[in-house]
Amino acid sequence: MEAGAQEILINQDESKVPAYTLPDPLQGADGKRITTSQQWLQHQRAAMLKLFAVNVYGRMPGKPRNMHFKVNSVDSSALGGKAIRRQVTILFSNAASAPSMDVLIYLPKFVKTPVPVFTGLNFYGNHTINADTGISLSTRWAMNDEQKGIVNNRATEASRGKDAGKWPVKEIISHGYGLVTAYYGDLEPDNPEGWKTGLRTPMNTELSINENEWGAIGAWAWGLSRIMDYLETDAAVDAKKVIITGHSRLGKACLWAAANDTRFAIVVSNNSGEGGAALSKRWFGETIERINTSFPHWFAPAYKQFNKHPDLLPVDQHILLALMAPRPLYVASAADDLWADPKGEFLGAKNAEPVYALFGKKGLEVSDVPPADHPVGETIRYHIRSGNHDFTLYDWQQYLNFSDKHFRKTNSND
Ligand code: GTR
Repeated sequence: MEAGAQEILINQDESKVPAYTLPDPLQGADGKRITTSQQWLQHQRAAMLKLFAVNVYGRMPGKPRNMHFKVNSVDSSALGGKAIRRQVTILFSNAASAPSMDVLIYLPKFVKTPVPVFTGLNFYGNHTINADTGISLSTRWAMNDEQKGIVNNRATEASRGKDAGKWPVKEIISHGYGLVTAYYGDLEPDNPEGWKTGLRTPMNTELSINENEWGAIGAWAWGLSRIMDYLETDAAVDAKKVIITGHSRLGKACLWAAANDTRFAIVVSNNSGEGGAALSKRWFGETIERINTSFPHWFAPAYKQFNKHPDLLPVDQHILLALMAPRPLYVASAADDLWADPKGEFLGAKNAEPVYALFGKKGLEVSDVPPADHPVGETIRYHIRSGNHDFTLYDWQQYLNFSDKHFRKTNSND
């Protein structure tokens, strides 16, 4: 356990949750109520986004001027002939030692028109998401994990396919969707010193931002938008149908990316917990103080001022979720994942409803956490899966169905 983390009081007893007050996303700074979608889009949305940048995640820089792409390999007969596999490096500058990220793309071969794709970062390297030996083995720093085949902070051949359980590529492909992923450590190694070797230090001049104006989650989220930049150039991809997803800490990054970048058409948060979909003023599971102590590099330095005073934070995570409106949003919890506060994730989604309502969009339409494995809601959807903190086939099946439903609607102009 990290230094200091053990002294932080954690509550996992529902009867001990004290009363708390959520900020109202429809309350304008001038005291006026936001009553229309135009008012939300023209004024309030940017004001709310800024509160998250200033207090929670840090500033989000734009696209680097000299970014470019390099296609490293194309295999038009991958996964037993069912998929096209592309590996593309995104180089963030023209420098000889330019920071870069390696993107792995699988597209269904049987679909001839531009396809919708899921995109999200992975935890251990692209080669861990499938046993396909054509995937380049990541050579970057990785968290030591014997079970995942990571030794001396480097991936070994034994790590191939070790995280495939979270990435049902064949299921995704056979549903007519592509999958686009990159290793989050390409953007910033996940440790308190990671900012020195990730992109935050070498890119600070080019992006006009100091490394202490944002955090690791910001850097990971920024990388997701750079993937989107690439996808807009790939004729085989329907860039208007990109679903962004992420699990746990990468679910937090996914939400922050989608809040900033409305090119992502559908947003899927899987067990994102504290700093993700879960309310942080609700004292249950991980707290602001605990996350800032265990992971001091994740958020902007300003977030630490709320360690002992979540009540003073001018926003809460329901407002982050409201920033997805009117786009379809799926929030998922796991029943045994108390650390992520499933009820707090449900309430995050629930309290985003008033903003969706401005657009005439229906939210969860239930007031309590539904029974396990019973998804609820329309434009905002939620499920609590039975089992642990994980990204399972069940979760993916729900996201595929959700995306089918919403994309078909768009097609029919409904
Ligand atoms: C935990 C952390 C969570 C979540 C999780 C993960 O240790 O406390 O906020 O991000 O890691 O990413 O798996």
